[in-house]
Amino acid sequence: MVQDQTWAERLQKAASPEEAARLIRTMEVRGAAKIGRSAALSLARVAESASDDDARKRLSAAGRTLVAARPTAVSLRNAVNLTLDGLPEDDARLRAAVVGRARRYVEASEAARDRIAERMSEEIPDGGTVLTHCHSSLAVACLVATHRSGKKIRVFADETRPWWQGHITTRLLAEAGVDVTLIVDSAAHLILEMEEVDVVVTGADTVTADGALYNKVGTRAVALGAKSLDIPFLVAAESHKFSPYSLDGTYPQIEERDPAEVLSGVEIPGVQVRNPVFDRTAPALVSRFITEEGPVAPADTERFIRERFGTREGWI
Ligand code: RUB
Repeated sequence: MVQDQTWAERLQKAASPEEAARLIRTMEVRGAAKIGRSAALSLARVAESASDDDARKRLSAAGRTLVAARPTAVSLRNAVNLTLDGLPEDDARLRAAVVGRARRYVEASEAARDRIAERMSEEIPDGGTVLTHCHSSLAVACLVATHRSGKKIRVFADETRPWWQGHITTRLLAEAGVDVTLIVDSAAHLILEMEEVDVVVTGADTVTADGALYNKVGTRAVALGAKSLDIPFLVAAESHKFSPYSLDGTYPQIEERDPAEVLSGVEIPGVQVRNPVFDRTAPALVSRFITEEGPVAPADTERFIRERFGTREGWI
């Protein structure tokens, strides 16, 4: 649980919605779980600073600003909607209700991460080899928890072009004492085979009702490689990563970022560049999602989402 003092400090440091949206767009705050928590905190800050008279209007505008910051991670939209869900009609009670909901969101998200880490560490064999992609705070928590449980594991992490999130993953794992090796993205399939990888563990930006996973571009290629070698592909995903909007047929938009990120300063005249930064991994390639409530098979995601999310009246 987040302690009182810590919560107060975090609230004090929370960014305004415009600033939070900027930090998310520029990836100074990145990774779906952190994006969701920062949105909830930013809404709590609006509630704290608004007057009873203007809170409702300001919160609704803030929610829209935050949701528009990045399109693929559903935790952002869920964080906003869960924080602003079912608010009291009475303006005098609204602000406290929003702060309470934001705090519950943040605490639930952090508790989910810890629970998932515990559950995942039971899935990873002692002496096992794991491959991970990008930087997922949940995947890192899972691998550190496995290491701390006393199991000896080896981890391969790919660089994850063009933003090199693999550097964050490898640094964090090395600092935690995990045996970790950095590889280029295109070595993933070879390493899966050559190093007899036991399990692939990734995070999630969005899980849809059909059981598909939306995550950092390259996830699909790793999953295809794992499938071809019969290696389990496990996804660490708190329930905030599941998309209730997909029940209505709204599937994530794959974000496409500035081509300059791919070129990284190099000029190649006459060349077109594309930079899609997420991809969709089909349900058949995912072994299971490890959630705070237990494992969820791709075929069960629609039921899981229906049970987890209510009527969603007035949601953005
Ligand atoms: C990050 C990414 C991560 C998920 C899950 O992409 O795809 O795998 O967001 O992360 P980006 P977490 O770097 O573009 O945000 O487990 O931390 O929610």
